[in-house]
Amino acid sequence: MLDRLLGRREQEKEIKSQNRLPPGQSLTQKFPVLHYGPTPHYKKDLSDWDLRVFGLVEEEKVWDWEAFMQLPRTSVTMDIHCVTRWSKFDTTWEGVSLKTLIDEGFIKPLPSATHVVQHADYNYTTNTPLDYLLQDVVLMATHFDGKPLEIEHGYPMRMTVGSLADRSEKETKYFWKGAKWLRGLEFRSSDQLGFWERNGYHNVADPWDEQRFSYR
Ligand SMILES: Nc1nc2c(c(=O)[nH]1)N[C@H]1C(S)=C(S)[C@@H](COP(=O)(O)O)O[C@H]1N2
Ligand SMILES: [Mo]
Repeated sequence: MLDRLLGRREQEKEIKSQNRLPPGQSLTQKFPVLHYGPTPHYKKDLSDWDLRVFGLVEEEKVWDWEAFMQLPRTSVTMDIHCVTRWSKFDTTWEGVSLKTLIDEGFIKPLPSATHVVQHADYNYTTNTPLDYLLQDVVLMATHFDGKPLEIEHGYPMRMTVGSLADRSEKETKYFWKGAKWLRGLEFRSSDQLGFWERNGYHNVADPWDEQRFSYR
């Protein structure tokens, strides 16, 4: 326990010196679970899972699990920052990049599409500009640390958002901007607040600016 505690402090110091610890955050070596509401359970073969892409796209798409797993895949290592003040560093995720799907024509947003709402099971939603989601550091992840996601972390698929070790991404957001149990992407021509955003969280949510809450 003491070892672990010292280990954490030392690691945090190291990360801080690399300029990777956003203000007001502390490093965790665990992987806390945070969400509102129940955890969905799917059939073993995921025959009851699909991902729907709709709204301002040339063609609506629905991928079942098998089709989703045929899409081009990539992996990303990123730092994730929860608004409840923990950050976890060097987390490696594998899955499907929205930018790749758009670049390769699997999804064709209409020119009027500027924002995306992520829809998850049990009506969790979160919103971002479309541009934000086109970064390499944003992934529709099926695997964490080489293994399929755990149910409470979003199995079978979640959006994962964070920052790169060299901070070369254009924009970072707190981890709630990544929906666990993601089931839909809605392309829109205007912004629409998601679940936490309607409940007092900041719409922009940049951890480097500590945009945790909105005071309206
Ligand atoms: N579907 C769904 N996704 C969600 C949430 C939620 O309540 N429902 N909470 C968000 C919040 S607030 C955080 S911090 C992260 C937590 O992810 P984790 O449980 O894997 O750490 O998931 C985000 N995604
Ligand atoms: Mo969170």
